[in-house]
Amino acid sequence: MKIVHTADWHLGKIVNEFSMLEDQEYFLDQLIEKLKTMDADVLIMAGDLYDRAFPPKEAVALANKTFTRIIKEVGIPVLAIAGNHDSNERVEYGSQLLEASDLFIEGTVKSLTRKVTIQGVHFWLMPFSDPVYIRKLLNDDTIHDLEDATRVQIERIKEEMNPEEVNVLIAHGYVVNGGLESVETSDSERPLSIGTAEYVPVELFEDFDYVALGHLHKAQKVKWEKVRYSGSPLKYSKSETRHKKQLLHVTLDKSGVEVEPFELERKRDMRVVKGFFSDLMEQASEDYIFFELLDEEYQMDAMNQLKKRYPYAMGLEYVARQNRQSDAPVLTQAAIEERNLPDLFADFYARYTDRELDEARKQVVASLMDELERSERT
Ligand SMILES: [Mn+2]
Repeated sequence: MKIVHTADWHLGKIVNEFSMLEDQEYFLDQLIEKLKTMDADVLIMAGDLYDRAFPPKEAVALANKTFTRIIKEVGIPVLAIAGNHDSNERVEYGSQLLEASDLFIEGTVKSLTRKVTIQGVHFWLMPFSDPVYIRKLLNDDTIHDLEDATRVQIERIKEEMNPEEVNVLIAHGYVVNGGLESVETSDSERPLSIGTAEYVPVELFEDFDYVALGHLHKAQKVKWEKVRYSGSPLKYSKSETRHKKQLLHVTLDKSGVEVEPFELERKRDMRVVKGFFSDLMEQASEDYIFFELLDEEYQMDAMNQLKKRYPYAMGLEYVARQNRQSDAPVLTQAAIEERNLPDLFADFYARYTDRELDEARKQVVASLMDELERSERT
C-alpha cells in the first residue's frame, strides 16, 4: 500500500490580510501533476480542509475541483476527515453518495468509527470533534476531555479490528509523547478546547500500522516512525517561515512502514528578511515577507514605502529597538535603593526616548519630586 499523506490545507485562509487562495490553487495543481507521476494508491487529507466553518465560496469550489480531478484524472481514492477548523456537518455533505465515486469524507464522529477498506488495507476515519459531543453520542460519562474521547473511540475500533491485517488511523489533534513540549507547535494552530487538556498520548495508537495525523503545521513524527504529522503544505504564519513544507509518501505493509517526504514548488515563499531600511529599499521581492528592521530610529511610513518594492509585505518589526530595550541592565532592589528618584527617572527617560534628560527637564523633574515628597509628609 502506497499512501500520500497530507493535511491542514486550510483552504480560504487569510494571513495578515492576504488571501492564500492563489497559493493554495497553485499547490493543488502541483499536487495533482505530481500524483500522476508517482506510485500512490490513495490520498489522505487529515483534517482542516477549510480554514473556517463557513469557508468562502472560492475555497469550496477549489476543494470540489481538486477532489474531482484527483479521482478522475489521477484515478485514486481520497480519504478526508474534518479538523477543528472545519464544520463537521458541512464537510460531510453528500458523503454517502460520494463514497460510490471513491471520495470518502468523514465529517462527524460516529458511534463506531467509519472503516474504508482499499486493497485489503483498513483505513479508520476519525474526524475531530469536541469531547462533550462525543460523550453524548457514545453515552459514556467517563468522557471528560479529548484523551478520554479518543480512548473510548479507539477501544471500540479495537473490538472490530483484526490486528493481523494492516490498519491505518486518520485523526486530527495534538498527539504527544509525554507532554505538549514533545511536539513542535505553530501560531496558526487554534486551541482545541478551553479548560480541559487538549492533547492525547501517542500510546493510544500503538496497535495501528500507520497513523496519519493533522493539526500540527510542522511535519514531524511522534515517538514512532509510524505516527506522523505531514504538516500543512504551505506556510501560514511567521512562526512557520523556517519550516520545510512537505507531503509524505508512505509505503506500508504488515512488516513495517517507510516514509519518504517530498516537496512541491510554491507560488510564493513566506520568509523573514532582516536588514536596514535603506538597504531593503534597494532590493525587491514578490514573496510574503515579515521584515525585521535593524534601524535604531523609526523610519517614516516604513511599511508603505516597503510595499512599493515588496507588494506582499506582511509585517514589520524594529528588532534592534526591542533588543536594546530587553538588553538594558536590570537594577537589583539594593541598587535601586541606593539611587535617588530623579536619577532613576533619568535612566527610564533615556531608555525609552533614546535621549538624555537635559538640564531644564532635570530641574522640572527635581522640583516635582520635591513637591511630591513634601505633600507625602503633610
Ligand atoms: Mn487543526
